[in-house]
Amino acid sequence: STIRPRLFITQQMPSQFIHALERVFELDYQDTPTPLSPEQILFRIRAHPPDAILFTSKIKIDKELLSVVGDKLKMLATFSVGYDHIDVKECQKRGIPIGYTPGVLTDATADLAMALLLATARRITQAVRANGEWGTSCDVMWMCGKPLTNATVGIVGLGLIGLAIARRLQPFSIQRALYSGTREKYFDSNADKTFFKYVPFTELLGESDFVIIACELNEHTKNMFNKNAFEQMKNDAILINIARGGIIDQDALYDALTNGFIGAAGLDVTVPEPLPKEHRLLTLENCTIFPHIGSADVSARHQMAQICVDNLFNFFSGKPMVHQLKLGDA
Ligand code: 8YV
Repeated sequence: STIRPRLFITQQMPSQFIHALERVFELDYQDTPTPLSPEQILFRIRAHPPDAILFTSKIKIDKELLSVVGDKLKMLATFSVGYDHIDVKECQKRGIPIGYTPGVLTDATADLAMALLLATARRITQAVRANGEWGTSCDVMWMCGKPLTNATVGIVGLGLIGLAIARRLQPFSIQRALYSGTREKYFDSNADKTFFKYVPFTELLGESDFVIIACELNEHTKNMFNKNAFEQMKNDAILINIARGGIIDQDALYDALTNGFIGAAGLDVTVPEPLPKEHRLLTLENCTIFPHIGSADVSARHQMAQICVDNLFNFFSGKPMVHQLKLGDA
């Protein structure tokens, strides 16, 4: 009989994907909703070194883990478009290819960005909490939020997700979209050429009523939103982050939200995830925090799972993966 490759799956997935993988791989499957701690992960890969690991952005694949798995590891399959949780340089050194899942979560994440933006702009968490007491204020300015109509929106990182967010904002009658990032985009239509404007980051900060973070976390974007950045923003600006928590210096954000440097923030991502229950950002009325649910719609998660399965099947049958991270890019 042939020896089947061993696959370690670090989190629960719908059974149809597990059954498909079972036909090819010897599974070490974490079939409970409780997340594995880094120590438990190291313990399991030491006990049963895998040929491949299927994991989410919540699992850190660092030098230590890679050295513990050792030479048996042939491939990594991440259930994410982001790859900041992986030591890509070390994988490159060891010749370990990485499969990932770009594209299929763009719409889900852009939808969630809109939900978070509107929730933050119109103070939805406060509004829900106010049920039962509304009508007690006769102030016509009670629970007033910030309009999108005619707003200038700044998008940091106009990639697939950033662009999908901008497209969703257009029917809300925003005036224009500024964007910054590593490269200027080419637009065909004249309408787009006037609507989108590529600007330096500091100009985006100073001009935008809403600032949306949609870039990747790397050494250039880490803590990009610091004290200096918040001081340059409009005092009533709203900051939305659906990318990675590490792009924001959270101590500086707390100060900016309490000292009035900016108006409000909506975060789908934080450091750490989840924030401890007593974290001071969770006490602020002008800070709306979601539990990293950007890609959490049924269709996106099913397609992400399918790409992971196909990346694994293809790699172990000698075919190119559906989506392989280009290691040279890192
Ligand atoms: C998570 C994400 O991977 O794709 C990404 O980069 O951040 C999300 O889709 C997902 O929540 C699983 O952890």
